[in-house]
Amino acid sequence: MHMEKIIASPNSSSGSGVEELTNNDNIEELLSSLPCEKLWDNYSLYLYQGCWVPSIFLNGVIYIQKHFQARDTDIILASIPKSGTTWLKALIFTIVNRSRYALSEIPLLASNPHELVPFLDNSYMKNRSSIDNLSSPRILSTHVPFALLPHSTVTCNSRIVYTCRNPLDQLVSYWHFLLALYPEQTTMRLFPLEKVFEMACQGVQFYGPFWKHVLGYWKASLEQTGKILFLKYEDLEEDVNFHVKRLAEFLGCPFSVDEERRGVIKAISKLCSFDHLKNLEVNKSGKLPSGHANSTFFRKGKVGDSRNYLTSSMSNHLEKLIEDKLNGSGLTFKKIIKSS
Ligand code: PAP
Repeated sequence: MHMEKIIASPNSSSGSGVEELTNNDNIEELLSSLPCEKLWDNYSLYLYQGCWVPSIFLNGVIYIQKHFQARDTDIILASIPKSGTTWLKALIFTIVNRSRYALSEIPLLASNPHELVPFLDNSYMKNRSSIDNLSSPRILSTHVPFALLPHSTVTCNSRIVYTCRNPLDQLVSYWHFLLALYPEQTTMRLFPLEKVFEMACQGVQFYGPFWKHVLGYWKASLEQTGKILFLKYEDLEEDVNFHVKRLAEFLGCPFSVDEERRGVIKAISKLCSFDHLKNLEVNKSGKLPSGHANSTFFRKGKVGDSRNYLTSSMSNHLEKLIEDKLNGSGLTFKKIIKSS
């Protein structure tokens, strides 16, 4: 995969500083100063400021840290990959734009949610003006942990919606995503589930460690309740209507009594449901500008699918590991029971 121009310099002690770089030697210097896990070909994960950032996004992450200016009206959707990002993009876009479009004409019906909500980590550096020129409120997304967010995102009045997911399901979803990214046989050979599992237990996965990611936003959400809404995929699945209402309130556009009476909340939940989105033509046959098939974002959409892939010993091990890491934080995930 093509490595784009890095615009940050290494901090000699930690390899994580953000300064202007002017030449390729410095780019190489930055990369060589960071711990690296090679995945395949020239695709690696770099440990940047404590987070395993995929090489294709590293430049973009450094770029947003340096250049992105958040607005008070921004809505930032943050997540570790495979935690419900696509779902939340659809829900937030629809909730926020419901007075602009009739639900029967909402652009979600013709565009994948990822096209409607730009992913800052790669699109800001590639096309900064397209995001700078968006009218407010902008809905944007990122996979960076809380500690790596651009400064202005944290200090201004922008709102952050964070979604996470049971780590077992997240891992299995992530593994399938890797299989979908590259020819299955190659990925299977290089990355059998056992290997991806072992790496994740060491914290090595896209934007991992998982526990650091969830804890960063969890702690921040407890300190700044009006600014950060912390959600779990399983809770949405259990009662999506409740969360649609909660999201609208958090985003400053609560449903009116009349809207509630007209069933708008339920209609939005249905519109953004897995089955509905998956079966839209655009998500069956369309592709993102990157060439990525839209269908890869809609696999099963079920809670507990990991039980079909992980052995009991793998599940127990990961559950215990995450429990230990989250110990004392107040954050827990419901257990996924393995059927016998
Ligand atoms: P991303 O980080 O690459 O954007 P993300 O959307 O966070 O991916 O996660 C994809 C998961 O959400 C997939 O889970 P699975 O592999 O276990 O099936 C995908 O199926 C699921 N998903 C996508 N859209 C929805 C939706 N509308 N409702 C519920 N789950 C969904």
